[in-house]
Amino acid sequence: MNKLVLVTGATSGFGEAIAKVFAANGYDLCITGRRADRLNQLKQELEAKHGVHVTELIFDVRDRSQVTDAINILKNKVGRVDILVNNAGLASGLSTIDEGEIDDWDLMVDTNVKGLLYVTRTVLPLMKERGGHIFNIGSTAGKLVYKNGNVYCATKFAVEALSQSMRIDLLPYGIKVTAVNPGMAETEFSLVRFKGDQERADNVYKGFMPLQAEDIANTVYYCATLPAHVCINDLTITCVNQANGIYSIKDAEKVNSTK
Ligand code: NDP
Ligand code: 8X3
Repeated sequence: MNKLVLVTGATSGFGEAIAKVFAANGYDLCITGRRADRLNQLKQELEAKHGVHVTELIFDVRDRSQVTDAINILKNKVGRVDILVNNAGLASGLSTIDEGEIDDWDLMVDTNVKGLLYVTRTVLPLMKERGGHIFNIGSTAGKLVYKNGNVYCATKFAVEALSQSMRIDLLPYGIKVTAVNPGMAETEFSLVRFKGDQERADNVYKGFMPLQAEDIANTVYYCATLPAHVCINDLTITCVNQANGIYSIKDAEKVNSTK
């Protein structure tokens, strides 16, 4: 029997890349997100290419009853989850605290913190009996705050706290918890943060090579395939041009850039 990996937010970016890596290595999948067309396309692609079973669940992680109904479908169909990747999340806006949009704050807290909690709480009964592995996608923004990052950073600090708590609370069940904290990565993240402003989104990554979704996917896969007694608790991953959530450099500014 193949292991079952549930990936939230598999319609783009890290989640899609993570689904692809696990499928290529023979894992069955449950892929989730709100964009049904993309989920369906990914399901067809992974099943045809890799011969694995893919369940698609279309739901909004912010909606408790949608989460419960969707996971119940999985419970009845497959009955277990071996690996949960809590990846669905977003930033919305980039403003000082006195000028931020309160709707943006609600969206980020509801998705990145409450959504992650709803999914985790609902999935755990499908994991506890056999043990398993939870990955929480945090961020360098959850390690160090940056200007205008306020609420997004706070949600990722919360993910960090929840990862630490889960690791303690789930010890009796042999469930591993790995917090993966990426720095700047070129996905749809900035397009979403800047509400469809492609030029502004592209500018974030100009002048250097940011992380790619596959870098994070390969890292998650590596952590998931270590020996049963080994758990990587916490990982911070940046591209070579970034030191932390504040300091990064364009290629042209490097001391050896003209060599
Ligand atoms: P993308 O925008 O490419 O992907 C985000 C995914 O989250 C999409 O699949 C989206 O699916 C899903 N999602 C968002 N809101 C909801 C919701 N309410 N319900 C269900 N699914 C939702 O961005 P990334 O791949 O970059 O982001 C993935 C995670 O990585 C996020 O948690 C982000 O904070 C984190 N991160 C990103 C970094 C980066 O620089 N890119 C760096 C560090 C962390 P759909 O819209 O179909 O619902
Ligand atoms: C996403 C990376 O630097 O935009 O978490 O906060 S950053």
